[in-house]
Amino acid sequence: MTPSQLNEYKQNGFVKLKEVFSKEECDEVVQHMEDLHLGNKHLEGFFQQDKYGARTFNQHLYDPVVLELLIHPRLHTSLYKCFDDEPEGIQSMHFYEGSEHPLHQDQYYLPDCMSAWMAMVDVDENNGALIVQPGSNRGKLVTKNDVPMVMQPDETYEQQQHNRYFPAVQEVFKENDTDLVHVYVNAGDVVLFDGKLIHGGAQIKKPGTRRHALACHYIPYGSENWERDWPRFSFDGTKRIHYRK
Ligand SMILES: O=C(O)CCC(=O)C(=O)O
Repeated sequence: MTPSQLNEYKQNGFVKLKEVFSKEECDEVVQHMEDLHLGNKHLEGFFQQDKYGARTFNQHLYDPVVLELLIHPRLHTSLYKCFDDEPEGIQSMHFYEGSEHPLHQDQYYLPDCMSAWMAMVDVDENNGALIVQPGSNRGKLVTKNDVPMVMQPDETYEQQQHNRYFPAVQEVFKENDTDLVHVYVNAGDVVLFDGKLIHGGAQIKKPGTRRHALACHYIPYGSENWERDWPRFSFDGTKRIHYRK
């Protein structure tokens, strides 16, 4: 990552890193994910959700293929520069399809985090790109103090999100008063983005089209603002459980 890319990340809240993975490496990941999906390969713990597109959650906890990508050495220096601290991998989501996820900020869910979003296929308007509001990383962050992650009686988590969280982000989006940008990338490119960046999944023009992308989330080693008992993975392969009780 060049100094000007780091500056772009700090100003806009995101930056594209081109060709981090080769086409062959991406094809292998796609094949692996499709084999799991079709049942051609068995992996203990494999489970696909349908919330915001077909996807898996924290697959790195049971799949060495995903763990290797989460803490891939080609990502380390860039993540280190963004945080100015050692990055620790804490969460992963593999998307088989675009998500059409409403605008949100990842630090609402994962305080102090940033993301490395790895495209395993070309991503365009047909299969559902990322949409981002450049510069919103320097604006307000909606936190759980603003919108408690508490469900009313008979309310689901999804309803809490739609009733209170997403509207709160929309307010900040309007206050920021800048346009959304679609982030089109090629297989092997990685988008680094700040956990305060307002972003979501664009509308999918060709529903049913595959859009393999792995979204990995990181927090700085020094973060004491971590509330979950999930392991924090260092890039040397070690892990620790360290969270605020
Ligand atoms: O991949 C997408 O469509 C959305 C990803 C996203 O919102 C995230 O990683 O937080």
